[in-house]
Amino acid sequence: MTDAMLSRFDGRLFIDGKFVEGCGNRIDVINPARGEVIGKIAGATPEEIDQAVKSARSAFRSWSRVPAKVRSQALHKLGDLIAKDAERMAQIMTLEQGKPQLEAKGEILKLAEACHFYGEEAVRIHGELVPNDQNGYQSQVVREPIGVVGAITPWNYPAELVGWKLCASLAAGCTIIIKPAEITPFTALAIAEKVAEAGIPAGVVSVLTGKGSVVGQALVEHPGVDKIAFTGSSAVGLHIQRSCPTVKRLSLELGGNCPLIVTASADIDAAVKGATRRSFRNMGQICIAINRIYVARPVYDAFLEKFAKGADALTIGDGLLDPAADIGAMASAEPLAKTREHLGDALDKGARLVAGGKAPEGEQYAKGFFFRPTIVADCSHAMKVMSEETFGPLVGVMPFDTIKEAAELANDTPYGLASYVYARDLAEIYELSAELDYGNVAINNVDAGIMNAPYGGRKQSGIGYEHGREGLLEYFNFKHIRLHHGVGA
Ligand code: TAP
Repeated sequence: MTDAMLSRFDGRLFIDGKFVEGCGNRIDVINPARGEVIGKIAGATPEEIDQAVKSARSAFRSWSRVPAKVRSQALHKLGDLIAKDAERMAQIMTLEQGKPQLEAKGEILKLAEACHFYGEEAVRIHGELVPNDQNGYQSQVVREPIGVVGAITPWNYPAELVGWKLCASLAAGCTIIIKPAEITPFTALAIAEKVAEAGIPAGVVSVLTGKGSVVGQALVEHPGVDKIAFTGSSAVGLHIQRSCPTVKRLSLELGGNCPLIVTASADIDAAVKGATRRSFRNMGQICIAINRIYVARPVYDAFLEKFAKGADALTIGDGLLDPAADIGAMASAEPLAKTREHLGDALDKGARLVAGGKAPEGEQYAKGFFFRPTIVADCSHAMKVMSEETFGPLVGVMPFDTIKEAAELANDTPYGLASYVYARDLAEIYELSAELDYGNVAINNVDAGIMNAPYGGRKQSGIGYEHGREGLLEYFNFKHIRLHHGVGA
């Protein structure tokens, strides 16, 4: 089953509306739950990259002039096709990424939701008439699509992170070339298949596979690409910003190191439930995962005891064989090694292990990248778990005495993506909402991102937004047209 599902994408690129056999070197794609090769991708060559850019530039001339209603209909059709095929697309994602199939299906359905959201927004792209400094003049401010977008995406959400860029581009009238993560390329190719089925014209969407440092970098440097929409690590984001040889629009959705504050007034059971979900879902491989938790001293022990029980109770499985498991395999050896390194560093510096700390036992886990959800307590900011992004199932906990101290500890990071608070006292809630220096603040819940509100980081977590109207604005240039008509002068 898996062979047939993936073999049609093997070594293929999606250029000018067609799947074509790539000419470049082949790169293995691995199922992280079993350590087996499940397929190969082709590294796009410079000629193939040029071809995709040429096709996207040519398609831009017509797609940017297609009536908004038609672009909206295309997005709705794409959303319907994706939702209809969610089961199969989820299997593809689980095979290459390792998350349980039910969770993968949820992600595919959220991609479909993004198509519908931006399908609705496409017909609400308005301009403005603005007042002038003299009578007899009228100023129009209109929005025009930027042009060709190069979308470079990571492996933790192989559908949604492609989808937000794809949907906003299509709604705005841009064309897009997608370079998915090397280890999760097949989900993006499966999305391209839906794009073709939806009848979206050739060249409007292309998918180029291959290494980021080669294919991604070529898009960054290509004079025919007008904007780079990047999601990934802060280090690569900064490298991209520095290495753009021409002025180019950039949106950078980067790494995080996200705090949770649990105050003495909090509903502890709700805080434990939220912490367990947002620390370990997708094996902690989420930009907005909770990395570090600050708990008011009077409730510190009670929180830790319940949190450890919550983490221990999570089920771990091969995402295809056990589709409803709470967590699956990590996506590759690299984040697993980093998790072990951060755990070792914390324990060396005096942290106390209260849950996990090792791989699960059993034959079914022997070949995959598995690790138990892990909690370390009595941490300090000298430890990597409290100051760097682990991107794995590890969280550090430490006590605090005052709300001011909690806010200072939470803000003591170069990152600014998401933060979380559990509290019932309104004064605490207002103080922390104001003080937390983050793009997203979730209070008494852990779902910081919703489709119709802007989602983005500050400081080293990035520039620009996805989701909501603000996400769509990232795909436009504004044009001011000042007309002298003489009436009323
Ligand atoms: P990265 O290593 O930064 O890779 C992201 C993408 O960039 C991949 O497609 C990668 O290709 C490509 N790339 C690598 N070097 C490049 C270069 N020189 N020029 C152009 N592209 C290049 O991140 P990752 O490990 O895949 O993902 C994890 C990171 O993403 C975490 O830091 C996480 O916080 C962040 N993230 C942020 C968000 C938001 S919304 N802020 C959401 C999800 C994830 P290869 O795959 O071939 O290396």
